Amino acid sequence: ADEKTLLITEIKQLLKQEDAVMVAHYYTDPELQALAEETGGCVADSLEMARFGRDHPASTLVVVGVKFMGETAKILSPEKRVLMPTLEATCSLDLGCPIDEFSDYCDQHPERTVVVYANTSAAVKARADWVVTSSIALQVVKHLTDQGEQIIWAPDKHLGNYVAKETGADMLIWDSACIVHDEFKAKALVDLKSVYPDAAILVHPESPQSVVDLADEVGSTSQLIAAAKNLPNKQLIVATDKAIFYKMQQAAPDKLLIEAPTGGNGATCKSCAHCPWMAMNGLTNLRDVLKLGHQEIVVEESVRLNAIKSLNRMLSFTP
Ligand code: CIZ
Ligand code: SF4
Repeated sequence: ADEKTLLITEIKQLLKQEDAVMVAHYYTDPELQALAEETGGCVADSLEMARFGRDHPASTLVVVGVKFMGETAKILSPEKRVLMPTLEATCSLDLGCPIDEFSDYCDQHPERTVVVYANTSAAVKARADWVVTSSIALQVVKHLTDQGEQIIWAPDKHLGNYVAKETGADMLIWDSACIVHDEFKAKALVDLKSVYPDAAILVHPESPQSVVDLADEVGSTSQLIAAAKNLPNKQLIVATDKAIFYKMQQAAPDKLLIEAPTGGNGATCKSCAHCPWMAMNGLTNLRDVLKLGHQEIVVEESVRLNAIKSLNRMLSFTP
């Protein structure tokens, strides 16, 4: 057997031995997504990952994704051991919203309800009133607006602008962006669409407004996968991390999936349509953490107790 096959066999044994289950994000390497599926774990967006991890009986969760996803798992399941292939896998949105600066900003607007995206640190979630993912951001903000609330939104400005436009909410919007989605380019997308006039355009709302404006479907990763399946179009141009093509092609096997254009070319652009932090997860560091347990998520209890309140508002929200 080759090296990869041996590694996969070893990981499967270690998962059993450690009473562990894999929870993988759509943006990770298809090899890791396939392994999660094969071993009874899940492949999902960050909201479903959190739910699955909380409800699964395994005593160890291996979160294959980025750090905020590991922290969310730990916040919801403090009794479980939460491991990640590498704790260095972070997110430009998390990095763009440091807790001290954010907390000062919230203090300046005490009358506003604080809504943060799931792509934030445990400390930022603890400072917030609500956590949302892109799959329910519109519904939660609409609900708050109907109740007359004014909002602070952080950290993704494109998603914030999209939500404000769709709901008419009064929102102060933090200035940060995802380095991957921020690269999608509207002009090149129009050019590509002229090559594939029958294609539908699917866009994640972390993309710039000019790109969102061209979309036939705007939604979270899970919503885009559902759209790929349900839309009648045989060709789909997709503006989100291209690792999603693994699950999207499974859901829509007879369709042609086309990458939306980014600013650079493959040689110059490090984050073109694939998240560099998601890409830090691999079979080798997955095997290593199962063996050594050295990359374990820790969340301070006082932070956890505040963060779980804003997370649970999302998890128990019914529009
Ligand atoms: O861009 C991300 O990190 C996404 C889409 C996370 C999620 O909600 O699954
Ligand atoms: Fe963060 Fe963007 Fe990577 Fe998602 S794709 S983890 S938002 S940097």
